[in-house]
Amino acid sequence: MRTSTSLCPCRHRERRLAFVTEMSGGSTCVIIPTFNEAENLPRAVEQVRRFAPEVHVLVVDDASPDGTGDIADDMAARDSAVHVLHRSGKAGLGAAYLAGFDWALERGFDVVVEMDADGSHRAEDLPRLLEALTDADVVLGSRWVPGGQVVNWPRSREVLSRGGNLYTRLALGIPLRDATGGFRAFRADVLRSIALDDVASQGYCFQVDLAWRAVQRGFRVKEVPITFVEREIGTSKMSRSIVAEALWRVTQWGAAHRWEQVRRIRRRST
Ligand SMILES: Nc1nc2c(ncn2[C@@H]2O[C@H](COP(=O)(O)OP(=O)(O)OP(=O)(O)O)[C@@H](O)[C@H]2O)c(=O)[nH]1
Ligand SMILES: [Mg+2]
Repeated sequence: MRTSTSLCPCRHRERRLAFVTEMSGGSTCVIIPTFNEAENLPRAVEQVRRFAPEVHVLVVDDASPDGTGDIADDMAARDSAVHVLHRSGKAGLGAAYLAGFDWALERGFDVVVEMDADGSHRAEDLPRLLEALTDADVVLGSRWVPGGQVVNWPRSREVLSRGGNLYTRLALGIPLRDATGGFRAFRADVLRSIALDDVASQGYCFQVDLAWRAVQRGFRVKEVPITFVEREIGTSKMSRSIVAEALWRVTQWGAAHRWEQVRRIRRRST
């Protein structure tokens, strides 16, 4: 798949990205879901195209009242590597990503990346995520591995994120430090084989759900450190119901997983 490289000022970086794209399995689509991100989206897309000029960008907009969808259309008209998927109304982050995955898989992309529009995920970290796919199937941008960090986050958010990840680790018995983060890269084959049709979870829970499915199916899931920056413009769509959903579903999955382990042990001993 041909991509425009005209926005990249640096030859060396282009060559490195071409190598990374080739090593990580070919063409890459970065999916950016948006709801009311008019002020953030242009910079987010420009930064991706600057730091990873080989990749395509798909904006998935849920009919944002602030005109984000029109801004995305303007960018797509100017850059053939930018695409827009318009949806009829706000249906949640998970649903937006599922629609974006379908779009990217139908078009044969080999690697699919999740990324927020609000500036929290830095495009300069993207090449390292893609590079890490050389020996992994899923790469999670992680705030909570050595080298990872958060910038300008209130203490309460840090406690919530660290606590949520600790609970997830213990409940599901997975070794991941940051299963709730939303900056990650998947080989397309992983998305094809993790039964996306029955993913119903949203928000943080959606991210845990995908990581958990990948681990359960034996894919190589790797974490690389990222710097997560608190959004400066626009409002967060995080809510109590998103946290409650994550807590409830992770507890259910953990209980079902433990029960299955007990049954297997019993079966073996009879
Ligand atoms: N298409 C679509 N995008 C959404 C929806 N909800 C959130 N988003 C986008 O998903 C990304 C993450 O949303 P945020 O509001 O930043 O939520 P968050 O990153 O989990 O929470 P914060 O840490 O508080 O920023 C942003 O690009 C949002 O615009 C939705 O219902 N539909
Ligand atoms: Mg955010």
